[in-house]
Amino acid sequence: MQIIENHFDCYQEQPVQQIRLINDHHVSVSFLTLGAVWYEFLVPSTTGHHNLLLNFPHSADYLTNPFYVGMAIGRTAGRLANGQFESDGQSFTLPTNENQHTLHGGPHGFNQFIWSYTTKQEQDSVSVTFERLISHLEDGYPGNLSVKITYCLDNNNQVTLSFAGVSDAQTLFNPTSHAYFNLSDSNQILDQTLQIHAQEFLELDAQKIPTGQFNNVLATPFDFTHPQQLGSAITALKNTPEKGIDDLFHVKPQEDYEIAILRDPKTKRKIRICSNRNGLVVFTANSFTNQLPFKRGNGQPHMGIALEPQTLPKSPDYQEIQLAANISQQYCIRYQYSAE
Ligand code: FUC
Repeated sequence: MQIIENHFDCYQEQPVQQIRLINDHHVSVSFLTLGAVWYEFLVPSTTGHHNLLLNFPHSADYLTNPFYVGMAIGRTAGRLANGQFESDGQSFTLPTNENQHTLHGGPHGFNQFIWSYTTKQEQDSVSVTFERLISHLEDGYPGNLSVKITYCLDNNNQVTLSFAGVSDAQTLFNPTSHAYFNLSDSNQILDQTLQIHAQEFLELDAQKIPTGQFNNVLATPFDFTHPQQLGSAITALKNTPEKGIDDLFHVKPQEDYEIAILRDPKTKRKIRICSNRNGLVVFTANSFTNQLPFKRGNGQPHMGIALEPQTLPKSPDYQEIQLAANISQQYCIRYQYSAE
């Protein structure tokens, strides 16, 4: 197993580093210090290597569009209505970045920072940990929050993400990863199948804020209880404003924490996703445009799929995603690759 560190480029005159982790099966993953971006998930292919993730050639490309490609998301994933929440009896109003709402941590979220990092080599795994102390109200949220994001690659071709946070005041903490997968050699995900261990999805209002109502997936395009081709769900949604999936599923993790499986029948590449949280946001890149300069070609709708495990905020005061003062919390997400 190996760890390689490189200068990637500069963003606003600050150096951005790339850290690569390689296992004994020629699988490698790499990350950028900007936004703690998950940059590559390279697996052996007939032509050398295939990147299972969408990525851009330059750091600057990551912050000139609203898609959070590969970035770490926090303090809170998803949308906080009107940027408002209550914590410890006090009301807070966060800076907003989508209409009047706060999306994916807001304009000073985890994706905006250049993180410091350390690496670790163990017998059967290699990892990088990105760290940062976010001071009280620096990003609008209460509490000095110490965050560690660890990406670990092992010899079972598993990439385990762990998000650890501890704050000196009660705050919100619901981090995730915004990696976009495309397992196939084509530039769309339509032929890939998705299975999600979810019987329900959340009703959303016109601005994609959860109304608090859970709907059954049965007899809807959101029924992924058995593997469903993404193209068939997207076609069924073609007359909706979103023209694809951008939804929150209420998942029931299996005994081994599996919540979803993405598979490409043609190449037989498969990603198994495990998480101990109760939510999965699925976004099928419905609004990607050809202005997005991805390394695998210009952007287009349905070029990738973001699978973002997180905790569902179903109450208006966001009780579910509170982090108590001085008690550390750690969330793990695991993406396991295999090809039959
Ligand atoms: C997902 C979606 C959002 C947004 C973002 C880039 O998390 O829920 O609608 O477009 O990705």
